[in-house]
Amino acid sequence: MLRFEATQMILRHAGDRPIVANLGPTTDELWHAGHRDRNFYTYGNMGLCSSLALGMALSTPEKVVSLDGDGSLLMNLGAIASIGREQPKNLVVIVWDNQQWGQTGHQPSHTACGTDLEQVARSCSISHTATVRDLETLEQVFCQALEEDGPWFIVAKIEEAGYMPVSPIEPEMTLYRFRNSFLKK
Ligand SMILES: Cc1ncc(C[n+]2csc(CCOP(=O)(O)OP(=O)(O)O)c2C)c(N)n1
Ligand SMILES: [Mg+2]
Repeated sequence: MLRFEATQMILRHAGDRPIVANLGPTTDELWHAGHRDRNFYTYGNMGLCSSLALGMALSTPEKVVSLDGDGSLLMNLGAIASIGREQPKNLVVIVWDNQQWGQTGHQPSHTACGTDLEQVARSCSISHTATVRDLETLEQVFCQALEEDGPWFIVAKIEEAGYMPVSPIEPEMTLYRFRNSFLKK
């Protein structure tokens, strides 16, 4: 499953729900798949995507989607424990698991060597979990996660087809647009 196609599918189903994107290619592909006010792009802040999404989920009744990365989440496994502790019903975490720190040179990550992030989530009291390897299954599980209470933790094993141009996003503008989108409601 290609991450970009999976990102396009997520956007088709997400409606107006907030989406937080991991740094690097995940943010770039989200921008190319469809720029919108409710996309929260991140730069440089490795390991914080799902922590940001957790904070948002605790602050809004809307369902919040986190598009995290294996390498980033491995750097901050405490984020999974905090999600398990807080049990936000409105949080859906998807981990784009390419089993590598892709952007910095494709070094194999722990998930290439046996670490099972779904099992980590389960052991942190997150009971709605899945590991998926194809687009159809991801679509099925994601639609279920949008309908049913979470927290949800979905590991999506993905591949990349080369990097897209870096998205022309200013972090300050991301914050401005994103906050305003909540005020407008
Ligand atoms: C604290 C910190 N350490 C290292 C980096 C450099 N860095 C940027 S992206 C990245 C890899 C991220 O891996 P992953 O989340 O799996 O995303 P992928 O690149 O595979 O899509 C690294 C190590 C950083 N931005 N911040
Ligand atoms: Mg990765």
